[in-house]
Amino acid sequence: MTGTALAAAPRPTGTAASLGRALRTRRPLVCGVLNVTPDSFSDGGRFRSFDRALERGLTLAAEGADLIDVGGESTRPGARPPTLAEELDRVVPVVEALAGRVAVPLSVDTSRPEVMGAAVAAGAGMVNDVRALQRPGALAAAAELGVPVCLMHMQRSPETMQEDPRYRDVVGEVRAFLAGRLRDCLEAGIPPEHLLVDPGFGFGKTLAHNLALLRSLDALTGLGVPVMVGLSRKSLLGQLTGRGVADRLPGSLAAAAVAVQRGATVLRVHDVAATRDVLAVLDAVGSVT
Ligand code: 9MG
Repeated sequence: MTGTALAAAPRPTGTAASLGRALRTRRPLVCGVLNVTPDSFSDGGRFRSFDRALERGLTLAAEGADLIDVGGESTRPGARPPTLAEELDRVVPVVEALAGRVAVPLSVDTSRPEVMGAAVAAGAGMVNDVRALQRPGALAAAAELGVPVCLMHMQRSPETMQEDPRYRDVVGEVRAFLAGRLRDCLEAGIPPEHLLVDPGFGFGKTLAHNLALLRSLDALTGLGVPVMVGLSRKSLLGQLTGRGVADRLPGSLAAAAVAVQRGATVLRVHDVAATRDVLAVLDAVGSVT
């Protein structure tokens, strides 16, 4: 895609339909990460967390996010899963407040059908599920809600995923898993234009697995739906650079550039403005596929 085509492509506004249209242009989109978990806003207090999350969401929108992904479950290795009530309590008020204040579509990062339903009712226009709609009731709920869905690959669960992950052929196995989930979603009545896939960098993968997936991202773009990637600040970048999580911006931007050049359509990132600059440069030289 050229600079002119990028400039002409529609920027998504707040609805699921407009998000679906933006995804079909395959112009790379920047999805800002908005974690509403105790470890992301650790200065205490439920109301303080809400204020901080709202402020962060407004900042992501002002920096040029095409989409904001709001999540109430920490998927860090070993993290304690929230109860349903905790997750609803964290996510729904933030989605509701942001939906009334920003024109950017909101995605809800959850595996629970109850949270999907409540978040969409509160204004979310997409579901991002790190468990690829495998929880009981999740597939039917997503089909019923009629919004785009991102299906991510993960080996095992967040509690155990980084304990010696093994594959015979990581690219082939991740591709086969996502192809199977796409088939199940289509059978459940989710239209193809509402589906995205994600290899799940860092979710039950060693550094070698992550690098193999990044090198072979075209194996996933071959599935025929947009590919979303989350590489921003991840530990694989720490392994490559020796940097702590606060100092991984250069690594994150390099990884984002590689992913776009290999066909990624949605970049899930913490640093929206800097990622937009990367896309502007890639686009100017015709390096956006
Ligand atoms: C919620 N979440 C954390 N990391 C992620 C990633 O890499 N992809 C997607 N889709 N979601 C993620």
